[in-house]
Amino acid sequence: MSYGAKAAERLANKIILITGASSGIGEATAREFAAAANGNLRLILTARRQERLAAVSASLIKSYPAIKIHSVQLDVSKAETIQPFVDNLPSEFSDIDVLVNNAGKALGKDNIGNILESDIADMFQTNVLGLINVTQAVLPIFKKKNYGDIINLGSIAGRDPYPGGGIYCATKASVKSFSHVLRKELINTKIRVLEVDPGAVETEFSEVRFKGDKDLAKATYTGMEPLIAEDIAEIIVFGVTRRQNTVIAETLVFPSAQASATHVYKG
Ligand code: 8X3
Repeated sequence: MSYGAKAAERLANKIILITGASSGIGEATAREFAAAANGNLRLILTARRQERLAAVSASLIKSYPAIKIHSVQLDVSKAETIQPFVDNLPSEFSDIDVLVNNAGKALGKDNIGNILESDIADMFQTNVLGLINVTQAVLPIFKKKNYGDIINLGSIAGRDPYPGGGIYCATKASVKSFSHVLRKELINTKIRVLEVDPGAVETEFSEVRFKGDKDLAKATYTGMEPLIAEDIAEIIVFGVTRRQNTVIAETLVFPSAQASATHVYKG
């Protein structure tokens, strides 16, 4: 059987929850899953921006008329909203098979001592507490059927901390630690924990980090060719569509001009 046919068969009718699905890696992952399954799957797409989410859903439905999509406005940093969201999923979406913990952000690049308290709280609440709370809410579903995939979006920042990344790097190191513990705790189950750690990917990431300063955001990638969201989406879908006994536990992904968080060739 071809690679594509195998992937489609393994994804058939799966229920996939993606956080931060209105743009960037989250949106690309939704599109990549839909393409790999020929639309034969059910997507739960969540994000803060409901209109963007609605546009993503509409375009997916246009391309794949058979696809089922449940889109929900959700801010993972609002802890009290997460369990009710999972509890209130319509029955045809409630038995989740795959969780992609994608929602996350960097805010600022200030040295320690000058970091805004609100940025510290926002990054930890989204990247760490949000990811933990969504995982905890979904895990009982996976445990009940002894099956399911959790894909956590880490970062090179979680392996190779850099000046100006005091909080963002710490949040991604937390994701790594959490992924490791989870994988160990689930050793006697068929639940897989995959972590994908991107390097430089051009999405809205830098625009968010630099709070709308498009010049600063652009400067992050000038002189080099960064990855695009689809590159990471392909790797996520590849990981999920491996044979059930195969766990691509951790994947560090760079563009060819990058070799560490700070070692970037800008010809
Ligand atoms: C994004 C990569 O190096 O800007 O997670 O922190 S980096």
